[in-house]
Amino acid sequence: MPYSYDDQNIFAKILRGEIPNDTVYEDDHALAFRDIQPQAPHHVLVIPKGPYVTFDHLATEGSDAEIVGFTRAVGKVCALLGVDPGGDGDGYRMISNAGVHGVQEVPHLHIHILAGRPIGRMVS
Ligand code: DGP
Repeated sequence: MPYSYDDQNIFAKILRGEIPNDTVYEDDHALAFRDIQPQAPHHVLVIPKGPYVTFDHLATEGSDAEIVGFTRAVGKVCALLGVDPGGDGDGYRMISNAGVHGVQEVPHLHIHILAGRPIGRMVS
């Protein structure tokens, strides 16, 4: 079924500057800001600027520039936070919840980056 994007979702409002956020990084393709309910010392959400609901939506309907730009932004945020294990930052967990089974609360694609403590094994 095709996706329909609700431009009244809270992250769309953040992108339009209607709701404040604690920005960590921004470029032409992405905005990264701290989660309002942090689950770790670093809990950052990275969102694309385009109207995509989930990662599969972006990956199937987005332009190559949007896909590459968003992916690079996620990597840049990890480096900016200093959590990339390649830079000995001890690593992170990256999660994107999608749809009902994924318990997605906000219907605008977002990648959670959790870091700053051992995150533990994944459980159901
Ligand atoms: P989920 O859609 O289940 O992946 O979770 C959405 C996340 O977004 C959740 O961790 C809380 C966060 N969140 C919800 N509303 C806001 C907001 O207005 N500002 C910020 N910074 N984070 C929010």
